[in-house]
Amino acid sequence: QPVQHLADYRPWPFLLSQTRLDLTLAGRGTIVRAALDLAMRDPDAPEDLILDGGAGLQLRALTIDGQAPDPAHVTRTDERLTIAAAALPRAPFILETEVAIDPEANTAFEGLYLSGGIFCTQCEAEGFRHITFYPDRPDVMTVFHVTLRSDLPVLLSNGNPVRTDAGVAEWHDPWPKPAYLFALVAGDLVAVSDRFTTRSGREVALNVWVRPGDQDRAGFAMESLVASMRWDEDVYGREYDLDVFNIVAVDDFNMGAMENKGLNIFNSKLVLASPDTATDTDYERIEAVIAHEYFHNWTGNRITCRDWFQLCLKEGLTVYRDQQFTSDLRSAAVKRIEDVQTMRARQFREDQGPLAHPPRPDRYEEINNFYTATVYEKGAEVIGMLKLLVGDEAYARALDLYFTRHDGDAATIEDWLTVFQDATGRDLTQFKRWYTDAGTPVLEMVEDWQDGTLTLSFAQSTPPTPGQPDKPARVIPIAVGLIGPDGDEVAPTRVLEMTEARESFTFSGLGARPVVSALRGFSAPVMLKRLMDDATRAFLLAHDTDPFARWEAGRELALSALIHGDPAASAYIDAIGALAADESADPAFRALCLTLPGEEEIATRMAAEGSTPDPDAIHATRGDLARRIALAHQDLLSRLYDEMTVPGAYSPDAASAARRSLRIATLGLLARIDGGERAEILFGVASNMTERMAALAVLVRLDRAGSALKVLEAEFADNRLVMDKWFAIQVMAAPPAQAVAVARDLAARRDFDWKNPNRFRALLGGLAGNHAGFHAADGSGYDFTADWLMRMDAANPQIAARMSTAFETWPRYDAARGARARAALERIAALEGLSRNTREMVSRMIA
Ligand code: DPP
Ligand code: ZN
Repeated sequence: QPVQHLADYRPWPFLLSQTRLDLTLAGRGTIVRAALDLAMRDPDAPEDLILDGGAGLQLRALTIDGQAPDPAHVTRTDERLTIAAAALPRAPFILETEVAIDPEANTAFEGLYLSGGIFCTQCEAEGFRHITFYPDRPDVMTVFHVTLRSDLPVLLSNGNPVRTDAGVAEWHDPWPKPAYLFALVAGDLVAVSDRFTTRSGREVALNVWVRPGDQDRAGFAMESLVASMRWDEDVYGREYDLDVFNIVAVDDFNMGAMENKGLNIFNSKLVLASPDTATDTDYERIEAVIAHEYFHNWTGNRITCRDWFQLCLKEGLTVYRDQQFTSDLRSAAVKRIEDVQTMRARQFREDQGPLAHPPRPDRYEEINNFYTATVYEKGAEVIGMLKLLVGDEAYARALDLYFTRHDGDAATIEDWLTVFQDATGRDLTQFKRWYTDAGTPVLEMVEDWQDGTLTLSFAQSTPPTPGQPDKPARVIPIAVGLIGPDGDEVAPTRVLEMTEARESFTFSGLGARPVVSALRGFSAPVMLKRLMDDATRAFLLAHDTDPFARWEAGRELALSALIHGDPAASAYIDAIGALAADESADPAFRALCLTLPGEEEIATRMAAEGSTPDPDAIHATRGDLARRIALAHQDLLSRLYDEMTVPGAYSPDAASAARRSLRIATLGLLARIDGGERAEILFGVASNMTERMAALAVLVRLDRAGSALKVLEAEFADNRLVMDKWFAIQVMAAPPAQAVAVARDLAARRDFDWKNPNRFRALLGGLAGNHAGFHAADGSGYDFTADWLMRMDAANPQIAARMSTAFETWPRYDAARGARARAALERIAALEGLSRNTREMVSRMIA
């Protein structure tokens, strides 16, 4: 398959009005019969009928209106089936095919496969072509009628059930959909069930399907689903549109979850939770991802994407919606800070390296490589900016228009922006650059103060990214507030709209020179550069009324302390003590402020400032600063550690989780001086996984986790999700010099079931998350990772390609590391039979 270009789009030359599928499920020889009701778009200009279909489809029968075509008119390659126009009727016709496929041999988990005895599917982006011959493109939408034949007790597909008899189930989905939203599940499953009445009175049966024995861990997912359905009605006016909504948890899944119409399939780690097995973070993720997939019913399913270049149309918007949902249910301030941390850790990192691409790319070889932080998280930030620029009321009007105008469509970013232009009258030509241009703008701010007038001068510039050397200026909404010398806000938040490369804004009539609180709420995904002394940062950390900006002031102080040492370090230590002691502040907010930037974030900042990060030095410096904080605030931290104990039975609610997060932050700092004593005790007495994992991380870091690891293993050897954490933490938190050896030992264990994506990610992702361990100077982290990527590539290209991003930052390190990383990548590139997925990733990284 050659490179795909956005500019080459053309509609499919046929019309498809109905798809009937009949599947007889068997591990080795599943039979798929498909009947497609087709018509030529323009019978006066007949074209060949080209259907996607992988090499794994064994074609057993093919007819057109019941007749087998002349074999001379049918050709097949590894990727498609072509029926010459000469063999096609000019009137509407029915194409029937019968193929055999082998779900048991499917280790790529794309199409139909088996996960622990459960048949399930994953069709986004292009998995349906591994099930049958089909126009596997999102702009071909049709109704599906599905018959499933199997002895397994539960047989599910999209839409509403029509008939369920022993061994046969029929499903009908009345909403036209593209093939990527098709799904089926068959297995020995049990449901946790509930009901939901939509506001117009539709009764919906809700089920969360899990393996027998897992029911007591599915309740939280169900509560989250109900909350999501209610929220989408209340906030976006969107109702559910079928009689049933099914969620199924499976253990082998490449992504987090999938929004198939009426039948969401989830990675079990995003469904199953109980206090003794899941952490507060797991609960929050489950709630958010259940919501995300549910919200796709409108933003993704009812309105889908014209082609895969438009992926951020549904993903950016749906991430934005799930972020709003979490903000409404939990703390908006904390959620915003968490999202910014994710943006910086994953998206800024991506933008800085060879894999940088715009939220709407205009070329790709393998679309699965574009399910990225840029498409998802930056896609959501772009919508946040749009809302800030047009205002909440106009945003709501535009969304209403989007839903009415495009319901049933396969739409584009242009359609989306036109809706906003029509609803608000605003010209969005320049704004569109956020979708088409890659890279993180650098925004420099300079202040000038004269006679009661403050002038803020901004300059924007975006470094070049692959294929995009020059970047024109973008619209940047800059939210600014002013704080008087006494700490009171003298000018509330105002959004400055920057459209030029350089622009100034003035605030006049001011009594005394204020302190500027800039980029409040992280109003744009840019890197703000301003000259600010440590005292001013400490002042903002103490007084800023915008929680993000307040946290950011502390973050800047921490980064300055980490990169430049004293006097920033002492200023930071003083300021952070005052904040930790501030009982009026949310404990979760205090915890976020007390947690030092990660090593990766420090490296990203250093690279952005033009210096070469040294992973070992970063690791050591960060440890030293944590130790200094602990020594300086020992009494305060140990008091907080005791006070933040949450009494009573575990509850995953935001307030309890907030207290635990502050407790854990203090635990991590205190462990720098108590030798791990508190962690050891906590691991022994805690009854919830949040505190146990936090304690375990500390013990692993201190290299004294031996017995705790044995205890956990003995208790949870049969629980895959807990064992994934067990694998990950040992590598991620290991002292860097040991990380590769630990990973190697773990990889040799019998329960390192590497074909399971979660287990593979636990180990390899754990190593990639150990910054100084992965970037070990001798290249052992690179070599170990490359070896496993090559092995995984043969089984599951999507996972291998996704994990190859561990290497994406290699150009920013020193020449010796760079040469070793490059050699590892070249070794992968030279592998015979390398998948298109991994080949594309690796060649972009060494281009
Ligand atoms: N399942 C993935 C998501 O929801 C891809 N659509 O983002
Ligand atoms: Zn999504």
